[in-house]
Amino acid sequence: LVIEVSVLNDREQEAESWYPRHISELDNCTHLVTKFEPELDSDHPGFTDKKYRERRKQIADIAFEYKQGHVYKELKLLFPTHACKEHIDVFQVLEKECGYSPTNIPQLEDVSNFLKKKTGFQLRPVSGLLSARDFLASLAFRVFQCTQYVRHGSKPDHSPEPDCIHELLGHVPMLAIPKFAQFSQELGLASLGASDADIEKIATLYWFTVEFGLCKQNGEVRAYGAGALSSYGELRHAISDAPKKLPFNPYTTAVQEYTDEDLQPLYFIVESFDDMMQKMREFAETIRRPRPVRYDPYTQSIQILETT
Ligand code: NLE
Ligand code: FE2
Repeated sequence: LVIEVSVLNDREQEAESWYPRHISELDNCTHLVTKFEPELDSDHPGFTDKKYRERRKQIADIAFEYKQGHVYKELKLLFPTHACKEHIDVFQVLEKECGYSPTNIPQLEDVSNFLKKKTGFQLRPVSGLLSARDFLASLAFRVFQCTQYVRHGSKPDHSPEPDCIHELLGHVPMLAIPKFAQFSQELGLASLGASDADIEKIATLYWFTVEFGLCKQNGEVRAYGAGALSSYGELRHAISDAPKKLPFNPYTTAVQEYTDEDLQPLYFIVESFDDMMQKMREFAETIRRPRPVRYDPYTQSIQILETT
């Protein structure tokens, strides 16, 4: 008995049988039939109406650019070569355990519970950009203030302000790493009761580490800063040769001017998280504060240490 099976090669199979199997694959179904378009068809009632055609084109462009999970997919492609190892590892866990995917934005509470288990950090909803003093103070309690809205769809590659993509793909993975969580909390503790000038310095250090820090790993430069990890424009730029890169040194980094409007022209590179922590602790000692403090996790309060 001979059974004949006709086998299509991969190419034929693809050409003959591709059709969307998942809702996200509708991103590939964007071929237009232009027959009735007002731009091309002189019989169209809008053919001579310039305003109408312009407005219609703007709307059409938005529809055409729409891609489900676009930012997520772009970032995920870059992470293996651009993100630090720790971020890559946690990101996989977030996909498995926390519902991270191109088609799902997880609930703040679920992510917050995940973080609590990993490092004791928790997320707290915030309506927008906070003052540096208030933002840093919450870090002292292992609380991360987290925006809820999403960036405008016309500029997916980079947003100057934080949004949920930035928090979830940039900050959350890093806050799940014990050493990094500790570092973030200590920045917060250093800020309590500090002068305005010192807050400025701590906020600048925060900017060049937690937001835009780069590190050395296996002879390569990788991003660990959330602002780079949540923007595929910034992430490519940060790892390219275009921007200037200097070794991290809290004394010089803390007084470096920076822009929060656009891609960073300058990044600071740390040797390792341990090295960054040690340098930062030394620097924090030089910040004048009324009295030393520590966080008591049992009572969730700040204790002022008596000096003798
Ligand atoms: N540039 C980042 C992004 O596009 O995700 C946000 C930075 C917020 C400080
Ligand atoms: Fe941020």
